[in-house]
Amino acid sequence: MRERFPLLAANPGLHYLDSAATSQKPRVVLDAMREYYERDNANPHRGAYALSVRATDCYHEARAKVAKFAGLADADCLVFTRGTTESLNLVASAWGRANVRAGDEIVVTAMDHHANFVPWQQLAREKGALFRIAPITHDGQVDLDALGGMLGARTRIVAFPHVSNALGTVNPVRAIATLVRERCDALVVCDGAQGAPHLPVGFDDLGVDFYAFSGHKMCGPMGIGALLGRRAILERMPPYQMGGDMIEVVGDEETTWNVLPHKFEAGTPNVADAVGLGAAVDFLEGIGMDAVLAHERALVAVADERLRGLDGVTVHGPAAAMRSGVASFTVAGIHPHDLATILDERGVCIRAGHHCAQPLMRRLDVAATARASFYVYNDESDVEALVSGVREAQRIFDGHVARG
Ligand code: 7TS
Repeated sequence: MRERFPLLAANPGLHYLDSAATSQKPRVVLDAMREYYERDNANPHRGAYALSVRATDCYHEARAKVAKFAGLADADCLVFTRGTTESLNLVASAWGRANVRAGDEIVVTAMDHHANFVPWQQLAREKGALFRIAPITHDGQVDLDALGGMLGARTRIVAFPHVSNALGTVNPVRAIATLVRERCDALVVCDGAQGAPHLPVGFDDLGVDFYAFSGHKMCGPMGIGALLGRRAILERMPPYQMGGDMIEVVGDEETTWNVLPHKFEAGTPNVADAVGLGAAVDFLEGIGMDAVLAHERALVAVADERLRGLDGVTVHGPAAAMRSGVASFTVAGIHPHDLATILDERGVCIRAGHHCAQPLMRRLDVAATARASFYVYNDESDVEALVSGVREAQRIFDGHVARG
């Protein structure tokens, strides 16, 4: 598998364990993007010439592939965005501004990434709505009883992650959506940034209204992502940005909007990156998303067992079988940043910090964690390198090994 990723093939000693931040890119994705620019590039939807039609076809084909991958039958309900952050801001701005009133309530969870927290918090402030944070259990799962207790007649939006980026917890999306539907008439927004890369999504069966993800975490390029929505909601929702392509008729006073998905895609679209994301989903489907998840879980189970076997190491979050490919841990007496630096000297790339989830860190009562995240190209040798690096860091900090 490493051979299919040029960066990994060129760096045999590299143990890349930061795929939750961004994944490496397989050659097929890089080739698809280069071929698009070399063969098919033009501004889509505009020209009445064959090359522009080809560019338009490439863009449509990419949308169809990504929609199918995510289990969305109606591909026009997939809006290409810059990524999860833009997708969530789109919903908060366009739907939120039009529908949230003073006294309404917006509910998020304590494990949300800032991208699915701050836009809702600020929307609530702007509108005079109540911003509520559903708590997590001691082992890092959404507390469903507490969440249910927060839902009521004034709840307008419930936002939560499919998978926590900081802990790897896989949330029961359908159960949460059902709970919300039983108790209130709220918009259900799922942040799938860590879902779509790691497990089957099945949007049409999830019961949520919106689902967002980023291409760069799932073998695709940076700068492209998606927002999936239900047609009836997208059709009623006002546009997010104004400009070319998203209009139907522009009068001196009034303008009417283009059909879906164009209404939400103002300006020249990012065709090459969409083509790259299309190639990425082909690549992932070639492996099979069930197999991707099983591979990650197997590695995380080994990592958990080995890390927990070391003195002073705490692995945060639920059991490995309830997580995707993330091991978030702290080592007594060693700051995660120091640990990451020592690991880096041994070719092991991990993330250290608050992982854009400061509210979660406060609830875990830690300032930061070290996070190793696994993907299709990792194997047990990466776990070995991680664990021996942590032991080395412990030896250095215990003073048993002279520095330098
Ligand atoms: N939501 C979740 C759950 C995420 O993990 C991330 C990025 C985002 C939203 C934002 O995605 P973007 O592509 O728009 O930036 N998470 C991480 C991470 O865990 N480390 O670096 C980025």
